[in-house]
Amino acid sequence: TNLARLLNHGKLAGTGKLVILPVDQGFEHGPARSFALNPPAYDPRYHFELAIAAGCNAYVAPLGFLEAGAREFAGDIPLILKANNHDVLLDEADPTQALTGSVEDALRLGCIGIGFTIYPGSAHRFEMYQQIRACAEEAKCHGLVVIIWSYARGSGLSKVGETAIDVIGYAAQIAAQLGAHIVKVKLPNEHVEQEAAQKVYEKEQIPIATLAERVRHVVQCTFNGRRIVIFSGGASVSDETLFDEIRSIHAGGGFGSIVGRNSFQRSQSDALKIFNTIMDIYNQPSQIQIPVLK
Ligand code: FBP
Repeated sequence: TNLARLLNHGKLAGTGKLVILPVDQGFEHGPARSFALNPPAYDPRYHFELAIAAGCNAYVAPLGFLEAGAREFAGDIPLILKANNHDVLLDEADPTQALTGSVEDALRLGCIGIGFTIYPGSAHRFEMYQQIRACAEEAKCHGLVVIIWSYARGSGLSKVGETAIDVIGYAAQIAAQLGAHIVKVKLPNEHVEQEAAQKVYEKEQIPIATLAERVRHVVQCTFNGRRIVIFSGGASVSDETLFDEIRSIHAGGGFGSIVGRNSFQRSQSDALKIFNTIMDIYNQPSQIQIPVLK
């Protein structure tokens, strides 16, 4: 029911596509880096209003931001509690995440789901997998949607390898195997990080030259489209670069986007235009047929 509420809310309701506003960057990157470009964004209520006015499927934030607006905007938009977080006050080779919210908090705030980040590639990855397993079990007992941000990073990977096509496909698979209803990954690049994978990509001639082909491959890696996989917006880029990426996600059979900095770091009117165009792109018929098992 909560997954249906998510898919049936906002401008993309009923299309099977999703656009979500995530605002955990104040915690993850720091407040000035996140909000100084558009100072009204320091106010938690700003983001509720933006997500509602833009017609997003949902708004996701850590406990504090949700508590600061959940009463005023109750029922106006599906909410997702980002239940773990990380900061950048310590430079570390192998990052991990702390639990910063609970299933109990999500229920109290009327959320439809819980979000977690895992860092495949970090020496601490197994602790995060175990942490998420326990929280996801509890969340599902209460009918909450489970969304996993599967962000590969850590001493196991090179910098370019964090978004290598084989690594993103693997990260998506791990999140799906951990029982996520929705998997969130970064956009994959053309590099193949692992030697064993490189041989398979070459031998099987897996097409990964264009972004749309890589998105398609990530969808395959996420149970061949039987789990919802969405892609993160990333640091602010030009409007055209962003729209090209969205077109590629759509052409590759991706289910949507989670766009934070590319929206709230612009003025509210520009952010609304950005969301409008993104949703228009996702509203068009998709060119690609992802094979689905009957
Ligand atoms: P953006 O659209 O701003 O990239 O937000 C998506 C997101 O997943 C946020 O939820 C999170 O804060 C951020 O990306 C993490 O970015 P980083 O790669 O720096 O950890």
